[in-house]
Amino acid sequence: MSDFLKLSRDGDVAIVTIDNPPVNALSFHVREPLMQAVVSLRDDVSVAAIVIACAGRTFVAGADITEFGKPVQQPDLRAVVAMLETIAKPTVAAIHGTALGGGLELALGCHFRVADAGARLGLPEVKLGLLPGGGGTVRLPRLVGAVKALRMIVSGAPIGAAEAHGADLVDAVFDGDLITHAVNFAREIASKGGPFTPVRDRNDELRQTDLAAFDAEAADLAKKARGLEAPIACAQSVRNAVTLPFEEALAAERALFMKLVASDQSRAQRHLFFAEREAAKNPDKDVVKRRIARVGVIGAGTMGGGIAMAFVNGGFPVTLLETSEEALQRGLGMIEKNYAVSVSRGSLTEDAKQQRLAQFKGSTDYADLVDCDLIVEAVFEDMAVKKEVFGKLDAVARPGAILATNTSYLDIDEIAASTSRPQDVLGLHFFSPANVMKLLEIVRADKTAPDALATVVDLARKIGKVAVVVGVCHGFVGNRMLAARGAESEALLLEGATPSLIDKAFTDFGWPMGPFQMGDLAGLDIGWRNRKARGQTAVIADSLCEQGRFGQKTGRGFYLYEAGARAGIPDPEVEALIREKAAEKGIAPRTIGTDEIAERTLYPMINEGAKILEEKIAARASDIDVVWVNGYGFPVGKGGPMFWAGLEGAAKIIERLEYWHQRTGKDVFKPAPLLRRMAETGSWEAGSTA
Ligand code: 3H9
Repeated sequence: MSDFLKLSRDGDVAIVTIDNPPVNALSFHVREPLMQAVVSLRDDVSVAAIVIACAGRTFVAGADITEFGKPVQQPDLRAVVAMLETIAKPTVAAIHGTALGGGLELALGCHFRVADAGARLGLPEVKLGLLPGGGGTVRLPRLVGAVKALRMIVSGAPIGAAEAHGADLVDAVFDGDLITHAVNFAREIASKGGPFTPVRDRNDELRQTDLAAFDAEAADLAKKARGLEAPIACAQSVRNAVTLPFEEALAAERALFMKLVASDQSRAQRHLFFAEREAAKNPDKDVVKRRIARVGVIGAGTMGGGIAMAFVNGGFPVTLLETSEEALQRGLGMIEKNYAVSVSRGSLTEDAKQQRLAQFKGSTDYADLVDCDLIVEAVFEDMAVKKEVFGKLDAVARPGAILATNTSYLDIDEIAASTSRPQDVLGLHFFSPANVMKLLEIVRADKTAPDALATVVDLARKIGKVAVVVGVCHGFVGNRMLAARGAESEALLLEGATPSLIDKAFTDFGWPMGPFQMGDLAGLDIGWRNRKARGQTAVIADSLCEQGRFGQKTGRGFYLYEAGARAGIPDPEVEALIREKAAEKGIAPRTIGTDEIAERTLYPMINEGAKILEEKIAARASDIDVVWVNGYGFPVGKGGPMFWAGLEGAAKIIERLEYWHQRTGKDVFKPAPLLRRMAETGSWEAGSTA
């Protein structure tokens, strides 16, 4: 019937198969023939029932996101679903893979849904800064109840077929050939005779809604929205489904969808959706990848243990190496404890925990790394120590094994040059806790072989990481920009700001925490040690460390922490210390506003991002956004620093940077040439999505 839609028959059951690879998105070229097919099957008296299914790896995974922001081509999804609901004969959605967003909304337009046992169903639009705009917020609660619909829609998290069956979202779950089962199901239903009630007319569940309980849960969810509009709109729309007649609730959903789809937040989140996929693409598609069956990890401290867990969780057995039996047992003990926490939280079964633990092989002998295909070192951040480790690896690792360092700052070209096989050396910069944090900076050194790089890019995806390939420089993308963001922290304090004033400006912007809260959480002693090693000072932070105030772990840092508390309270002693140090320097305190905080923290960070692009340390502006959103908590609703720079206006950023450059003479404020070009062209580079 079309390249994207096939019609077939099994006796009196018609099968409509959508075939729009890779994920059967509901593009215009699918909707148009689908509408025609539905109309003709409705009117075809020889058809007793209709099954809607998909070819390939999944049921419809949503509307076509690339169409958003462009004029809607009719028929839109809502029209297709509305047409489906006029059909008197039974309609059955046969779901395999994922029925997401518009895909699930299409299925909700059918009388019945049957699913493969491995299928997952959900409305993830919130993750794109949207709400389900094809009737999902109005129809889903009619099947699963308002509170469950609220949870599903506000979280965007899909549920499995069994749970969906239990919640009446699907009518039957099958193992084996889904289409055969779906056809038999449809035929049997048809033979029993109608009428068949469309979801829109099923109101029993809705009538049972306890609106007070619903509102309490919605209020709870709203608190967690941190400035994002979509979760609030999702909750409002599900509430409308309870309180308004169907058509009115549907119209209200549409209005909210149209508002969100045009918002900067949704544009930012859609940008990130494509940015993550672009970043994860292999730079060299055709290169033959190396085989990775076993991974070695050197160092069983917090970082090494987390990295080892990340690989085991992704299905790779790990040889974990330490310098002494005692350190090894301590590391393995910590890993076991981490898994036990997952079991106690219910996110892992005891069986799975045992299976995972069995995948670790501990050793104190480098010779045991001989059967590893990738070896990641996570030892002390010191060039001499790293070189010693790589020297030993060079001696024992099998030819072709990839040798990776987890350094956060050091020169990987220098590390690679200390081996006889620099082509096998690269950086894998995990973020702590490495078994949890999504981001992985993959550092391509000067001599890294294309197949070694391609292998780890693929591997990153297999272990569930969001990977970004970056080049060698001090701090790579993330930490280098972090340094630029923090360069003025002390100056701001000395000139009159307080840690809580600055942190509040950050949390108001949408960050989960501000820089001083983050410093206290990570431990102020780490930066102190690094500064001492490099002959640098930070007058306030150093003084705090000299007093043993290392942050949360010592109960005192920039803030005070009452026993066991994670949130700090402002400490008058710290504020007195700041004023004292300012007086020593002859700095009179003045009022510092939110704009100034942004201009002296976020603008230099963007400026550094521009330099990173100029130097080709990152391939695309959108890669930098992926790093910052996934590794440092940059608010998703702002799309990452480089996308946000576009919203803020590069010309304005330059103007303020120049002002501060003139006032302070500091290099961080000197506008990068690429930032100037961005101001002129509106793009970070030709073809950029930013
Ligand atoms: C919606 O439905 C709105 C409606 O409520 C209202 C309408 C009025 N559109 O992720 P992958 C591309 S909003 C266009 O690597 P996986 C993706 O860019 C939508 N393209 O595969 C990539 O392209 P490329 C609600 C899409 O196997 C390729 O497909 N739905 C779409 O790891 C492969 O993707 C969602 O938010 C799309 N909807 O994961 C679901 N989806 O190869 C979004 C994917 O050129 N999708 N692409 O880089 C996903 O979560 C994952 O793609 C999925 C597969 C889990 C399905």
